[in-house]
Amino acid sequence: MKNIEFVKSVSVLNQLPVTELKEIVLAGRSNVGKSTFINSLFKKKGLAKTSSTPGKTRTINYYLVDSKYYIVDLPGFGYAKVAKKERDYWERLLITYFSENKNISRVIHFIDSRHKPTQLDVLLNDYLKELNLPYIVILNKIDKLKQSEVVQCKKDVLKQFPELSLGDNLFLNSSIKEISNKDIYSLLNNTMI
Ligand SMILES: Nc1nc2c(ncn2[C@@H]2O[C@H](COP(=O)(O)OP(=O)(O)OP(=O)(O)O)[C@@H](O)[C@H]2O)c(=O)[nH]1
Ligand SMILES: [Mg+2]
Repeated sequence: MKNIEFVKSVSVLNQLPVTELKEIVLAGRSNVGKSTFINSLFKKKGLAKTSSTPGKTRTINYYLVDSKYYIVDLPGFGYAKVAKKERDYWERLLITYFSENKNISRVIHFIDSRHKPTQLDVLLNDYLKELNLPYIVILNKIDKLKQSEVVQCKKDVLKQFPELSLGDNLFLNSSIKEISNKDIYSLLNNTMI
């Protein structure tokens, strides 16, 4: 098991760390399970703060793995209760983070398997393509689905994002039941070696 430690939370543009280390970034809607995924992947309950109500992560959080690379947990988007001013600020922070960062080695775009990809998911996907950033998609919380719904959900996502292929750059995940964690874990490790 890899060693992971919390390094810093960033809420202001000029606090983005100046570093050569590569970053794996977790992005996606609020409440989709990004922070929980870190705890589940590294078997460290409570390392990343999670909540059943959306909008828990409000800063860009850096976690260092084996002193070699960062896992970066982003605030979720689409959280309606945040004041517009604060949302605009986050948006600028995230745009700067993505567009000025040369260290991103992979973005993990989390999509809630219980819903079709939203307009915001399409925007994020477009944006990642525009910036030429390598990404994978995780369909999360599949423990909540019946088998027939899993089939439908895969169909919906592949229709929206035809460049994806299961097991290659598309994964089904449940952090609660630890489904597919191993696949993603080895994929990330191979990326970072
Ligand atoms: N059933 C199920 N619930 C999950 C799973 N992953 C996370 N959750 C739950 O979803 C809720 C949100 O999880 P978070 O990890 O805080 O979500 P987040 O994407 O970090 O949310 P923000 O910080 O608001 O962006 C929590 O109640 C988690 O317990 C999963 O795989 N299955
Ligand atoms: Mg979070």
